[in-house]
Amino acid sequence: EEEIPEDHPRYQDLLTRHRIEEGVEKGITHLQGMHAEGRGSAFDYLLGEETIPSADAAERAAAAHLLLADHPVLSINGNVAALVPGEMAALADVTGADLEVNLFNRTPERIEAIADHLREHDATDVKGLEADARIPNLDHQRAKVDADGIYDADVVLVPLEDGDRAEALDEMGKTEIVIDLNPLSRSPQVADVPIVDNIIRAVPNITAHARDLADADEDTLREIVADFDRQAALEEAEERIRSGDL
Ligand code: PTJ
Repeated sequence: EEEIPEDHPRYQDLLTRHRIEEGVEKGITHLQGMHAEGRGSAFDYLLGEETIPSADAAERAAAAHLLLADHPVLSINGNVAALVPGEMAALADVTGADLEVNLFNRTPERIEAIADHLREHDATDVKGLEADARIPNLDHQRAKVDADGIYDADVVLVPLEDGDRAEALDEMGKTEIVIDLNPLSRSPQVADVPIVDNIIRAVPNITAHARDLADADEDTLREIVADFDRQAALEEAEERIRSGDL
């Protein structure tokens, strides 16, 4: 195994790529996950590989939504599991959310491998193994969810999500939080809270905001949710990417 020197100018990016490769080797991440990572990495480069102010506002709004929810669920795919397994477990813990493995390219082997991997990273209750409910208006394999998980959720965090599924979840009336480095992709476009940031930075920052807001009253949380401007967040991210201003 190759060591990446920490002073390398692209350290974080190389580490991310390496984690995805390991994910593929362990049977957690789908091969397509490598393409997804490559696309994400290009957008992150153009964003300056930092959390821009509108993304931080989105991350705070996401924390408020998760804390206000009756039943928040965090969706885990092969890329998310490879990149931030412990961080997702920590966010679930702080917000009282469920973790659910939900795959675009679904196989029983990958579901099991991802659930095991999450448990190794201190996740307690991992959903997604029952698959006893369906998201309406999606083809069979991609529609499978747990009846007491995503199907029942009022707020869902779907990082790196496919556009069709993001739309179908939106049509179910769920409050959708999407993490995606491409502000033009359909998932952030349909999200109530589009977070244009690298998942590696986004998830710990949502957790930090949730910790900060843990004792806030309901009115304060509702105000944060109401003040968040999804269109402005998408536009600011796109402007930053197009400006070439690094
Ligand atoms: O594990 P599975 O079977 O559920 O498959 C997961 C992938 C990601 C392969 C599948 O959902 C897929 O093909 O997704 P897409 O259509 O490639 O979309 C992935 C989106 O995530 C793209 O818009 C990328 O720019 C973005 N992205 C990639 N890496 C990151 C990211 N966004 C935030 N942080 C990243 N690290």
